[in-house]
Amino acid sequence: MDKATEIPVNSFAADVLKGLTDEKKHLSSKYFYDDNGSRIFMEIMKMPEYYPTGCEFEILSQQSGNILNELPFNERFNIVEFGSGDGVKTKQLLSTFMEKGADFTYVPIDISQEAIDALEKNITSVLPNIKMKPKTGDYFKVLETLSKDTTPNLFLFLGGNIGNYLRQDALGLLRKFNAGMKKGDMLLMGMDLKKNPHIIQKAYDDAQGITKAFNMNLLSRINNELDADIKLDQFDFYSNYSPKTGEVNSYLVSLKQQHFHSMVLDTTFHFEKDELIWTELSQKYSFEDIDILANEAGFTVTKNFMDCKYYFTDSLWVK
Ligand code: AVJ
Repeated sequence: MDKATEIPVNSFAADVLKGLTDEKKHLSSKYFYDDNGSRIFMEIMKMPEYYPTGCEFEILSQQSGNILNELPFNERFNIVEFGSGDGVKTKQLLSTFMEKGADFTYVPIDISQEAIDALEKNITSVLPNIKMKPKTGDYFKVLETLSKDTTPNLFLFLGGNIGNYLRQDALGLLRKFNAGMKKGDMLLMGMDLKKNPHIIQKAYDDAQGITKAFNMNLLSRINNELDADIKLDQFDFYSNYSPKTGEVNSYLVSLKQQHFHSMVLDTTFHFEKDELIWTELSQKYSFEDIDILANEAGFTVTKNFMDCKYYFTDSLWVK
């Protein structure tokens, strides 16, 4: 994400205009997650090729007791989750923590109201006694209110979401988290590990085309929200993992020379045949990459929790 995309006020229109008039066209993956996109992402998480969800589910099902043991808190604490999604994985951690008698309030934060509503149902149906204060919207507004009281916090940033940020932006985000945290607060980071490139490639380029639909949703949003006339069947999807850099990069591809018009932006956008729109980075990490990133952002890695295949880690950091 660049600087301009961090301004929350009507950023979609402005970012589409900027992204599709830049020399190299781009649209941010953060715009995948409207209610429809969040629904498609839930489909992705059910695909056998998309291993991160299953791996993190395994970690949180089997090792949440160990995670709890690593927390230095001896009083009531908050569990604050950034980008909680449907909460299926987090439920594993929460239920283990409750069984072990931990005293906490769960504060999930998500951009999508639909996702938050589904989450609340989902969690309270299994854990009726949980203390829960869900929030919709901006992470940092919530961080600000939390840093004002003395309750210690465990922050969750799961699913590998950090991988969507360019290195400098990831550092910027983590430093902002750090600034909003108290000394001794903990951060559990879901991070996808470098591994056999075939495994990664298949996860981001599924045969069913669900990941394609996820990306195409960006174009549907432009049509619906910016009153545009994009012909969806004239775009394709391409995704590629590079083991050299650890990056998965995803793109929409213009299948012919074409243009579309947006009434809201009052602009016509031109595309060459085979021109790309870069839509997403999904960075993969080694343990060394993780250490360096944590340290540069002001954290110390306490412990890494892996699935049995070592595909994914929930990395526990302390400020
Ligand atoms: C939700 C950001 C972790 O990058 O793996 C899934 C999103 N993109 N398939 C990821 C995604 C394509 C996902 N994250």
